[in-house]
Amino acid sequence: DPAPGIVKPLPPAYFTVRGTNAESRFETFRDTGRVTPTDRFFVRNHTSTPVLDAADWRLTVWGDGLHGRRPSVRIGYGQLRDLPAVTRTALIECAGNGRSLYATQQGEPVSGTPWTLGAVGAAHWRGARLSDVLRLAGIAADAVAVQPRGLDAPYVTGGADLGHVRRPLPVAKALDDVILAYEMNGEPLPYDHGHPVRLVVPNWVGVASVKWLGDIEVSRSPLSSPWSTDYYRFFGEAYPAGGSAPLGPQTLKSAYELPFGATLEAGRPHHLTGRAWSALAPVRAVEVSADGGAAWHPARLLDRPRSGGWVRWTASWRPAAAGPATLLSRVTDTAGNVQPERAVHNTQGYLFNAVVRHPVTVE
Ligand code: MTE
Ligand code: MO
Repeated sequence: DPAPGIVKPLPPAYFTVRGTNAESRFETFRDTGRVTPTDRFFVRNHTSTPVLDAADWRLTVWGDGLHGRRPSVRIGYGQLRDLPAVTRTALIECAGNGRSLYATQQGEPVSGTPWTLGAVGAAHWRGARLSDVLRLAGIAADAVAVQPRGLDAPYVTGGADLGHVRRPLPVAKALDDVILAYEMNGEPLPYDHGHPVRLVVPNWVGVASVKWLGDIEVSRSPLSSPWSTDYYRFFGEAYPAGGSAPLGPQTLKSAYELPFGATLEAGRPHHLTGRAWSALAPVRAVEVSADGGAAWHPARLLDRPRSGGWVRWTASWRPAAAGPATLLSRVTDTAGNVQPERAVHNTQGYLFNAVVRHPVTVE
């Protein structure tokens, strides 16, 4: 089924369509490498994919955070491509990835797109450094925030027009490792992923990586938008003071590349595979359990852990008895972060990081 407003084909073997979004089937990552092929990469659209022409594209950088008396600076596509290019392997993961597990694992219903685990992908992104673009535009030394904005249609929800997707980014992150990407996996950025130019904000919640970038406000005072005040922050009992600060970094996760409810044959070894990732530090170890967490065994890591991407792992399991079973995996990173048994509830179900209880049937 095509999703409303998504351009690329969405073969049901690779995607589950949820509203205007297409979720990757995590288990199909099993036959992919470190990078997610573009035709399997999830799409998360607040409205719909605009079809824009690179030749007409211009970026406007504006605001009181530019020095001098310059009201705005315009940068064309060719000019952007003439800046020094960098290539980074980075995950993009929706803040709500894993959200449906708040309800299914913890009995805590939350609002928002009910993703399972496939609102994440890794790609090679090539583009210009945001820091180069901001310096070219003349960012002032006392600027504190930038706010990139997309060219897709304004987002209307519950009768309110929230305007174009935009979200503030602290200057420290903007000047660190953010890129304005014009290539994904060696090809021009596809329409659905932000053609002609998107932001890639490594290790941050996916919404920070604004697609179809049109302009960037630079400010000497903090900026906000509905995507930093009403969405993409934690609300709920654990956050009594009117919510947390706006979300920044993503969290850590691990998962089996196996359909939920898969059937496995008893009495023979199964070569199970999965992925683990942490936005907070490089992955240190992955452990697996097939007895509900009483005993944990180390999984074998197939990739050299580094910050930003994900690590593939394998574990062999020989189920003895027929019947239902639950497979667990748990990642630890080099900063000592470890997946908890329960994720802290928040009303919009962001940053689900608990150990996933993966149901299988042994026959
Ligand atoms: N940028 C714009 N302009 N409009 C959007 O709807 N969605 C955001 C972000 N950038 C969005 C956007 C969200 S919530 C996520 S998770 C990522 O894009 C998804 O990127 P992808 O569709 O390339 O996977
Ligand atoms: Mo997202």
